Amino acid sequence: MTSTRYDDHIVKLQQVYTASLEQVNSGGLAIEAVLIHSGSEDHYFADDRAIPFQAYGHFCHWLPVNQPDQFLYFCPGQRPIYFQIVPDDFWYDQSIEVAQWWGDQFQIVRLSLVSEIGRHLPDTTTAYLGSDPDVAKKIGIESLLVNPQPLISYLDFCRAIKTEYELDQLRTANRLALQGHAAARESFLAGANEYEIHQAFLNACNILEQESPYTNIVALDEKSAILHYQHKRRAAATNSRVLLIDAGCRVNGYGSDVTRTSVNDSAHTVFQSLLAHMEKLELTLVAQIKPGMAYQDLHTSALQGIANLLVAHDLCTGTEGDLLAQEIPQLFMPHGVGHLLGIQVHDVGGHQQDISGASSSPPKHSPALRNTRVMEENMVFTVEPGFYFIPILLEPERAQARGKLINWQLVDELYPCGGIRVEDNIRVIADGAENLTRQFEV
Ligand SMILES: [Mn+2]
Repeated sequence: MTSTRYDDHIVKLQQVYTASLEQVNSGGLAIEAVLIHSGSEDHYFADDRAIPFQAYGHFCHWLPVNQPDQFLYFCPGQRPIYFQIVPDDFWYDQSIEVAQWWGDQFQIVRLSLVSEIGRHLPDTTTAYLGSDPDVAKKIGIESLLVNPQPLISYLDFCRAIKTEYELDQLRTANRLALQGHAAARESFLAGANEYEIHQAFLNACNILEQESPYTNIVALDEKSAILHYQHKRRAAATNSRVLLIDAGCRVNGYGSDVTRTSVNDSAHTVFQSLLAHMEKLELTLVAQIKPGMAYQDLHTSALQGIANLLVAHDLCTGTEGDLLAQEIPQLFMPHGVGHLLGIQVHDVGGHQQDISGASSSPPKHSPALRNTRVMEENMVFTVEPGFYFIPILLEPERAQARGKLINWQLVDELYPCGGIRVEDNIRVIADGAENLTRQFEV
């Protein structure tokens, strides 16, 4: 039952926050309570139109409410207070539905103005966590207590480990996304263009575009080599061969992040073979996961896999070792093999060594690696090896020494196919991994 798991989630959050305050106070601060702000609504410059709102991650950790100017007050040993601001407004619907399964956990104080919070705030030394120092000032919180870094670091680090409640949200977000991916693939095979495939995904998930955890990447052919390709071409597709779609769903604030690559029969046979091997490589990587493993080692393993495919498909001469030593796999997979996932699609704390915030930088040969953590039980991250033919990365190599190892004729033939990415969401368990994505694949 969601409610029981949510209750446990709130108990766990209270433990984490209590421990975080003890920790930072032992380091010289004197914080008795925290007030977490969902955020303020922003507008486009010189315009009355609001920029789509996304609540602060640490606020979403407590409450499934994606609205500006909501506040969560936590003081150890006391029932958390939810300050729900509902402005008097006849232009927009400002009402917020409070479901019993989560509402029961809080003392709810309903107000119409942010400035009224100060009067209702318990008399404690309270830190403000959120995006808007002006709001903190308005409430009467001194600037020293706005986003204290030791506290933020502690909380960021802990977000990587999920509760049962959070895992449920992530599973549902994956199940929904796979409905969308099945519809998108069908639409591609029927000859649809990028715009139509994008709509097919949203329809199958029953979501509005702004409810997505990130901008859908829907790329046909050569555009699939642009990692975060953002357009949706409406021109009628003329015999497209490749679809790369990276798209997820959001459930109570938690996002899935799933990528699938599909080909039809007219794709280059080498590319078809590469795709089949990339599917296998992704599963091989998932099978290596266990508590205690450094995420960086999973990335290295992916680069080895890419090197192996380069040799096996005559895309490169030389040995796997030569290619790795010369960082040639990175020309075909310039991103990291994945990232932490949860409330934010690239979740916080990926480069933290510990609760203190000490940083653990990615290796020099892979600066884009977003996760350098050691795997722990109930940590959730993506595994997403990629293989792309990216002209701006490859072309300069024609004139370089290491370019002599590359089969340019074949690269030229494969440019129109773009690239491949296969991405699942993974939870670390005691003896391996739970694949939060594949378990819903039909
Ligand atoms: Mn991803």
